[in-house]
Amino acid sequence: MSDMKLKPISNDFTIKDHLYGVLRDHILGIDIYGSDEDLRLDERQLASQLGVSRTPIREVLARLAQDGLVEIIPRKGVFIHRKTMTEILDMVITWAALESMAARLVTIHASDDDLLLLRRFAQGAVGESNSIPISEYSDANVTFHQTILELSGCALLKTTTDQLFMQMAAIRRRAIHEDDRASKSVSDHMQIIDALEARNADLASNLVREHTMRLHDHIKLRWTVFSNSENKTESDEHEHEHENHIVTEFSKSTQDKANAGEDSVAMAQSDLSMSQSTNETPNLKTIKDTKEEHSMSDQAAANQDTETDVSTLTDGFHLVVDALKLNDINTIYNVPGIPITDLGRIAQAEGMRVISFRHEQHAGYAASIAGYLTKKPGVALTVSAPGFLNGLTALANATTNCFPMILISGSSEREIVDLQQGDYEEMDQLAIAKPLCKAAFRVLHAEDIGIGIARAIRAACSGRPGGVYLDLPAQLFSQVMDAEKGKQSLVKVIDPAPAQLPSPAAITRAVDVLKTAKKPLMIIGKGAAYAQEDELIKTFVEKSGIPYLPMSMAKGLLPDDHPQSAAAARSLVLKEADVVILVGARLNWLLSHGKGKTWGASGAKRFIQIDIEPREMDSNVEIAAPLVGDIGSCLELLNEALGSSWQKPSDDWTGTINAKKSGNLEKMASKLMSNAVPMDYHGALGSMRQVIKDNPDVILVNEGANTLDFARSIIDIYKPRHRIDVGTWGIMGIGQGASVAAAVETGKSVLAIEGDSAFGFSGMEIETICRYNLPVCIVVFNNNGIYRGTDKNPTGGDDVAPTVFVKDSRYDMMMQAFGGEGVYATNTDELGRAVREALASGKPTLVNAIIDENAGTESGRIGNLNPQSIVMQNKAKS
Ligand code: ADP
Ligand code: TZD
Ligand code: MG
Repeated sequence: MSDMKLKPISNDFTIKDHLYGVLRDHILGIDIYGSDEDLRLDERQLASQLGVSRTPIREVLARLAQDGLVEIIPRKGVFIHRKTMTEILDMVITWAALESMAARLVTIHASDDDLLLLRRFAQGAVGESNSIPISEYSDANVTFHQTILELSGCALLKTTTDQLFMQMAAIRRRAIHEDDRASKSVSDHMQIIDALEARNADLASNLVREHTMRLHDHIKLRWTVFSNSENKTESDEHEHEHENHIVTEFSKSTQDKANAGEDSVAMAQSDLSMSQSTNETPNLKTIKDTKEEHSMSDQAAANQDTETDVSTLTDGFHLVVDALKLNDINTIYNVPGIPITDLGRIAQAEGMRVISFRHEQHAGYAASIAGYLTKKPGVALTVSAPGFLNGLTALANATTNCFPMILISGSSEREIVDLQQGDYEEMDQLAIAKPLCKAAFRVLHAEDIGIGIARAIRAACSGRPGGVYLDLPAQLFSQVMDAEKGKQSLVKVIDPAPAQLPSPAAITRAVDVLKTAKKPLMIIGKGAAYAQEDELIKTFVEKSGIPYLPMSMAKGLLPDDHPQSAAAARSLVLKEADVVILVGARLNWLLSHGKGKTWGASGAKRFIQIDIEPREMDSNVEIAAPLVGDIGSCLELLNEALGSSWQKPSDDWTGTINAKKSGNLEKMASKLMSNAVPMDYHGALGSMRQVIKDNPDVILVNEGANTLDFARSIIDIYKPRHRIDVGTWGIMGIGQGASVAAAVETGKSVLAIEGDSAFGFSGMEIETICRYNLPVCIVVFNNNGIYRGTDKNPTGGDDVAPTVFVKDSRYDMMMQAFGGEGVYATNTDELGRAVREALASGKPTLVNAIIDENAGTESGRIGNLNPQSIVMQNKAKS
């Protein structure tokens, strides 16, 4: 065994003691009165820098708190403790008294050698050239005073002053930089040493006392900035305001951080290193200094200094904004409040479009529609708990509809939330969001913001798109980090929705199935509209000659008057087709699950399905040829496989369809001419059908029951993604949110046709539409209620029936209240004219279209989904 020379570790050595020493020295090394920034100690950062876990750090911080060196503030963090002005002045007086007594004792007890050493030390500190290296002198100054206490020979005097020592050292460290105090200090010290050597007790104690009292007077006169502002006099208050103003000039964002009670030790260190390296007065100057500077010619240089300092830092707010912008997300749909108000402001200041709503649900719907229209996740921004919950409906709806969206919510303090201690807007948002969206993430540290946003974007866009929740705790926003490192931490998501190719075998299988078809049918869903592969779809439809049915939001992918559209013969084709190819459409309730009466004889159909989500296959019926991949890749390969000599469907099949179509269209045409007053659905929608035909660029938004179902079949759409509606859930309330997003994202005009009930869900957002002066024309189909306005209270009581509203409500006047156009339209002429004028002018408009309250049917066209009550049926019969 080699002879190792190891010293035994002393029995009482512990890692905690060691850490305590290290942290204590670190804190003492910081110029705590050099600036008024909160000096926050970041537990995690300390742990990683010192290479230990957070538990010992926490214990050591608790010990430092007992020493009065740091303060642990719940919800805010750990801060290096600063005294108030009053406390500082009291401390200096106490020190003066004790050191003065010590000086008296030194004249009695100190040996000549001790005094000689003190003199040498004092001289050494000044240096031979008599020039004063101020930062070194600052330490020497502190040691000088400590030595006098030591030489007094009175142990209690020494230990009593030790309690004050750390704060006094910090105070002296700042003051020594001010005015000409360093050189005055040198001459004071020499006089004191002279008196001590002369053993003149009275003179020595007087000199020492007055020396320290001059520090007291200096502080009282000159210092104004303390973060801990209790005990301030009126003039202090006034000065503080002034100081704040000065601070604001060079450091708006750091001031904000101080307000939020957040800052990091990194900040303090960077201030410190700056003042050390330049050997100049510390960053934050007294009022007098600043005033003088402002009148001085080098004012610009001084300002530049401070600006440079701030510009090396960034914070959580900016990192979020930068990360979004880097990924080409330039709009936020938002409702402000703690803790995200400034995030909205900063986003706007940084050139993003920030659209503020009156309720988070509508900001959320807007974001989801932005995602649908652009293939980039739409971003909604909300406050904690209630705001988050308000936004959550929209996030769940986006996920259900396969729209990419990110809901960013501020959240409260994790420590308090997890202990359920009743924080402001306390809620475990991440846990609640998880089951309701595609993915949910939380970011705790500024350096992870880039990754957090990247993960959110990728989760939202890749594979089957959906809603993603991103939890950003309040603390995160004001965390600071080096700007350059911050920039490097951002992630640009490359190819967020990578192509997914089906296997060649799957393509062959699909083509083989298609070849067997005598009566093929294609169903195109909103997944296809979302995919933005419009040309490939057109090619496939026209090359294959297969009749197609567009789902409601896929209308316009091919113009609704396309000869192969079988929309007007829907019942026939669903019943008769033998092979059905689904493109971005699920066999859910909207397609009667692919089975039952609607679909004709059972087992008579074979399905080919193109979808990016493998688990969608066989969800309701057997899929004979699953094509799992993205629509673009699948259709490209299919188009290729069709070759140049594809056998189009027989005239038999297309002829039957066309005959049915023209019969139905004819029947409809006469109804659409209805001039009834009050208007019926057909008459009113016939007029809207013509408006869209004349203005095919207008995006149609549609919600309601009868208002939805009739409009879907009556109004033709001519361009892809020009119809937005209630989607997979049949959700009411998307009207205004969707309209805002459609107008904002495309710059096009929007026509929103909404039932009076549907409108009410987001009615207040007409103020939003007016505020941003968006080219949105809302037509409220006002039939005094849900489905119809005719229900009666069967008891004869005062309450109206549950489905009925105030008769003849003046929704048009609501619009006028916000400066928009409000029109009351009782017939199709007035309605058509008002809408055309609105589209031409681009002014926010609401047309209150008076619809016959008897015209609608229960639940529009899905009354069959209503559960039936046998008791009600019996009553109706009798
Ligand atoms: P609709 O309601 O119009 O019938 P659905 O919302 O039911 O449409 O279906 C849309 C489908 O499209 C979803 O199953 C989704 O996975 C799929 N989808 C979305 N984007 C793509 C894409 N780029 N490629 C393939 N499938 C997609
Ligand atoms: N709440 C939500 C969020 N979504 C819903 N779909 C419903 C409630 C239930 N509901 C419908 O399904 S349609 C509808 C409601 C309340 C309103 C229908 O009335 P309307 O349309 O005035 O909008 P019509 O023209 O009177 O039928
Ligand atoms: Mg209604």
